[in-house]
Amino acid sequence: MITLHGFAASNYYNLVKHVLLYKQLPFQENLVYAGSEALLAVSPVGKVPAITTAEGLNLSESSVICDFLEETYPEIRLYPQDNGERAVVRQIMKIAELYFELPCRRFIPYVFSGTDAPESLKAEVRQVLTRGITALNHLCKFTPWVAGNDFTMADIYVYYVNQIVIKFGSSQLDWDVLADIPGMKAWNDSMGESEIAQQIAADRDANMPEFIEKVTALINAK
Ligand SMILES: N[C@@H](CCC(=O)N[C@@H](CS)C(=O)NCC(=O)O)C(=O)O
Repeated sequence: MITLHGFAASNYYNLVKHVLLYKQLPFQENLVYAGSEALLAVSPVGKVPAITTAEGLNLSESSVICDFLEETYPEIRLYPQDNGERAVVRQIMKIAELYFELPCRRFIPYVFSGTDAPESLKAEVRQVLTRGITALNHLCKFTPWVAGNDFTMADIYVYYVNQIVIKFGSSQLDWDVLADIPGMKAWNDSMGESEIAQQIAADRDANMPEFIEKVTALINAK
């Protein structure tokens, strides 16, 4: 059976968990936090998530895990069969990660320590987000799914990226980033209504107090 390592407060953990649930794959969860030896044993850079495959292989990096799951368990598909269409789906995922997720992630320490990020950082993040908005406006279709008629890995990926944008980016910048992509907010809300997303959100909320305790201890130790 597959083991998913990490913690439910992590959006990256949750996007892989969403893929596992969507593909109806049996898996067990192993609660480990960043910075632990247990995580380093399965994730070379010590980041969440990692999986141990049914064959005992340890894998980290969410997009790599997503590709592995699709290639190994293609019965319930999340990528188009056509090479070009599949590349477009991956392009959306990559752009969402590079231009939405990663810049907004830079605000996490400020939000958790209850401080305001420096203006210079806010300006940098605004600039990257602006490029992301232009790109996603160009690529996202919402007809009704992100890449067009079919539900794909990009729907799952962008949904969990958006959680970081909303929680950290929009709050620090006082900017409703998703509103700048017509169709994004309605699609995001509809994604949140699925049974899988709701189950994952409930697990995330249950883990949040313990996660906050860990992060606060780390910040105070610095
Ligand atoms: N590139 C990694 C990023 C994963 C990541 O940043 N995970 C966070 C939790 S949401 C983490 O483990 N942070 C701990 C750290 O940066 O040391 C992926 O795609 O899986």
